[in-house]
Amino acid sequence: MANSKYEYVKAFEQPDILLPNTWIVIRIDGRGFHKFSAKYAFAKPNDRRALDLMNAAAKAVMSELPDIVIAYGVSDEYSKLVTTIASTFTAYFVHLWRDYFPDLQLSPPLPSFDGRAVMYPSVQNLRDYMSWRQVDCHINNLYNTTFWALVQSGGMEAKDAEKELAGTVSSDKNEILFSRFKINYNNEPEIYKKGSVAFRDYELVEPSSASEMVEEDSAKTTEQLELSKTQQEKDRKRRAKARITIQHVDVIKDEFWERRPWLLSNKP
Ligand code: DGT
Ligand code: MG
Ligand code: MG
Ligand code: MG
Ligand code: MG
Repeated sequence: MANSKYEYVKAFEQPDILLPNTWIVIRIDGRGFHKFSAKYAFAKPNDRRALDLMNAAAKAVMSELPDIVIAYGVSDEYSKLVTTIASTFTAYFVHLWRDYFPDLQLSPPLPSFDGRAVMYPSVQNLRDYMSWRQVDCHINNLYNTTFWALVQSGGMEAKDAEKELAGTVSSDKNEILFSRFKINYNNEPEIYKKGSVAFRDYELVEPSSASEMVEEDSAKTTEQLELSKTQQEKDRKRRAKARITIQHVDVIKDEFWERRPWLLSNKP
């Protein structure tokens, strides 16, 4: 599944040990969600209830674990920075299920999520990781949107739709959507095109704390990053208080990060 220049970051994946002063990504992914989504008849290609449930679970996990800086979700996966726990996500997914699927009773096999930790030594690697996930989201969504338009609106067999799309590039798919189905891909919902980014938005709550945080952290040397216990506790409390927002925005361009300097400010 070659998809972009960002894909090289996958080669950084290593087993077991986590190092200090690195960006830790915990990537979780629904187990067997191909079957799970069929069992509960999720809408194709995107089920808004399922994605909203994923986002609600991510938000709950971030509220519970203030060390998490940012999270990105697409399909049945959610990527988080700093030690997250896949089981907390699973627990909330189950707990919140009835809010999003009130008419569907969960029954075994129950949903679960696998998790893996990857260390990225630089902000650039970290940003490339986020870009990789968002490019993947776009590529998959454009393909799935076109595929399901051919099947659901065009009355094609799945295997014929697959054949039709083999070897096509983005502009071909945009053209199929527009000329045959009057769908302008640009007007598709942002949540499907861009995925979901969850982060603490200090601007919304305490305008002062964002800049405070950057000043404190950017002046520090590596040794000083070994913060005192009390300082760590203070930071943790501040993070726990901040409001978590979920947005469907571009995280590939600089703008998202430049507007929120507190997100990636405390490491090299
Ligand atoms: P795994 O992760 O190896 O245990 O296996 P799966 O089956 O979870 O495969 P994966 O994670 O590569 O692909 C995610 C599956 O979930 C894929 O078959 C599409 C499905 N899925 C995710 N979100 C939606 C949705 O909103 N609607 C529908 N219909 N299916 C979805
Ligand atoms: Mg998986
Ligand atoms: Mg999966
Ligand atoms: Mg997946
Ligand atoms: Mg643990």
